[in-house]
Amino acid sequence: RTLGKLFLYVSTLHFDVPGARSLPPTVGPLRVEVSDLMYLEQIRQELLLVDRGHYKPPQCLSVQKVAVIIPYRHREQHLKYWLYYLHPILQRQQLEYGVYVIEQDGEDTFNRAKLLNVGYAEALNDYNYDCFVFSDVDIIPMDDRNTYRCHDQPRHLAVALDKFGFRLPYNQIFGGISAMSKDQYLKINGFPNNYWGWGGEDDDISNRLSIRGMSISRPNVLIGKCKMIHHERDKLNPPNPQRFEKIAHTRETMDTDGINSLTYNVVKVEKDQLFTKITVDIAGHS
Ligand code: UDH
Repeated sequence: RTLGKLFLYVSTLHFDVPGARSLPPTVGPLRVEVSDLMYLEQIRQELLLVDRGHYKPPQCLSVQKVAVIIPYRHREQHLKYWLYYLHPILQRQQLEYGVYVIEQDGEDTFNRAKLLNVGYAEALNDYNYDCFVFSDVDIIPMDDRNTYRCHDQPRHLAVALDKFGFRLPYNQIFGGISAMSKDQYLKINGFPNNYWGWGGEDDDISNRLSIRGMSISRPNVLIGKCKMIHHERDKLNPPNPQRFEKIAHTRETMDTDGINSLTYNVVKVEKDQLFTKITVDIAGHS
């Protein structure tokens, strides 16, 4: 029932190409509700044009090929909401995209930035992507004009979160959802691999960008509104006590800690209709 409501809200469906059902262009502000239970099978039924997490607009050629990377562990319900809302949004944005859920194996402390590096490497192994969107699993855009694509400068998309009163908390913030081209990502040697636990890794990335002479681009605060699904702190992701010390030394560490020093083992690859899930062992690796 809920799915039906969303698709009605989004407006009429087009059937211009035989056998292909596509969505109309962007509609602007969206109602995002996260109270009903979601069922994957139902979401899959509404998204028949997505194949193993990959979508190509049937009526046009997308200028960019976008890999969406989600760092993940123990957030099943959040992932369902994300898939339910984001696939139709990305399709209305006429993007060619693939969704990669990078799951940290085991019960070690969580490491968001390293999972994002793994996602970059694995997505590129899979397909010729030129743009990478790094998204937390619990943030849903509230306006579909907030495009999940790359710009001249690295893009921050989670600009106005409900939990921060729909304001940017500070200017250099680069957390939540961000987009970088392959060139931009390689210019900063990717992300740090050694921030274990919550906090700091997004500021380290932001430091990397300014050290390499880049600036952060953003949509305005209306288009950049986002909902964060409320949750308690995960017990395996406690605040990292070293984070302040580490972000003070980005300049010295960024050339040796990043995509050029990334090591990990792939434990499992699952191809769902709506996403590729790659479970990785990252502990004990640099
Ligand atoms: N993540 C997981 N599993 C975890 C930890 C993190 O999947 O166990 C991923 C997920 O994509 C999440 C992202 O990493 O969206 C960022 O982690 P977070 O949601 O814990 O970070 P955030 O800053 O929230 O958004 C901090 C928790 C504060 C809770 C305060 C409750 N009063």
